[in-house]
Amino acid sequence: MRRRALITGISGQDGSYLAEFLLEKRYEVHGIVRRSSTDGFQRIKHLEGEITLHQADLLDQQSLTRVIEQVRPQELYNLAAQSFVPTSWEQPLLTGEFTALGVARVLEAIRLVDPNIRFYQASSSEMFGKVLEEPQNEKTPFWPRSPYGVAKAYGHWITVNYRESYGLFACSGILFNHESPRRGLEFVTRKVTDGAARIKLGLEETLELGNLAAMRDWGFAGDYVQAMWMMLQQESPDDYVIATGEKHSVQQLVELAFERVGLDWQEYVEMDSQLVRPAEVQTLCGDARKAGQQLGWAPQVDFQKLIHMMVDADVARISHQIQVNESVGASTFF
Ligand code: NAP
Ligand code: G4F
Repeated sequence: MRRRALITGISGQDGSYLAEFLLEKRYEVHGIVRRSSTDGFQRIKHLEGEITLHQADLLDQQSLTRVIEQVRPQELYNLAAQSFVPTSWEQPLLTGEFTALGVARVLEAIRLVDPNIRFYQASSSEMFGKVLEEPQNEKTPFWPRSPYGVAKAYGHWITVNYRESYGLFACSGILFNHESPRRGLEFVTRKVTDGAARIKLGLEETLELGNLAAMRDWGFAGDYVQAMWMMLQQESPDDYVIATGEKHSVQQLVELAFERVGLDWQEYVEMDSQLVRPAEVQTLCGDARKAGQQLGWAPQVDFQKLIHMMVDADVARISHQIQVNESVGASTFF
């Protein structure tokens, strides 16, 4: 019998990679999506017919319970969230509803429908915020610096609490930044790789960025979804940091991306003070030794390979779009 997995946030970056990974492992894959008036779900279009989608929302307890009752998964991966840090200052209450209380709603549904379901929570290195030690591991105290980070800290602790209170097989993966050609365009890696490609192809002249000195531990999303699955295959539930252990600045990211398209970044990148955050997470760097030792997990894609992969994908995508536009005589580029 095929194992069944249910993924919230299947239409997001990680959801799409995890769905592919689980299909390769012969899982029956189900996903939760929000109803949309437009034809969305671009990241999972290629999986049509292979996965089953269900409508539900993290805000709606009944809808979550109903889908879990219908699907009866053995494993549930809670990846859905309001995941963009700057938006969490614009919409702090909604971020709390989705990213914090949404976790409790999913856990409640599991507890009531089938407490044997194994649960993965998408926790974040953003919880370490103003870091108290470097590198950060599973024991490093949290000091979140954004409403998003605060909401994720709730999600982490409610996961630990349901494990301790009800004996659920609930794991929290504390994942450091992970990126890919499917990353949302507003996150800094993709903004830079897309921006460099557009400038190279003559569609834009400048790229506006905020804090170039911020440092992150950037890995590849395809590597990180494997760690999620590995956590749920252990004998007992636990929490794990997933990271590369290397950090780079936003400026290094910019240098690498522009170099890949043969341009000098200093001629194109401008500083926009509006993009600087009310409270910044200046540096993050993870210690994933526990995941290495207990799960056997290790990242496969390094920083340079990741950024080259993303730049090349953006150049190819935009070049193709230009050709399509030229062939139909369209004068604007989307
Ligand atoms: P993402 O691309 O922004 O995807 C978020 C997903 O959540 C989307 O499928 C979105 O659906 C869904 N969603 C949002 N609000 C929802 C709601 N109210 N009800 C149901 N679904 C909802 O994020 P990601 O990069 O894949 O990250 C996956 C998870 O890992 C998130 O929880 C994120 O906070 C966490 N995380 C990410 C990173 C990272 O570096 N990528 C690091 C640590 C933790 P729509 O398509 O309808 O918007
Ligand atoms: O790419 P970012 O927006 O990612 P951030 O804030 O680190 O959050 C991401 O990683 C978290 C894990 O630590 C996830 F939990 C979260 O869901 C998300 O996936 O920004 C990275 C850094 C920041 O320090 C920011 O200030 O880049 C700096 N930055 C500089 N200029 C910029 C820009 N960030 C964005 N988005 N846009 C800029 O123009």
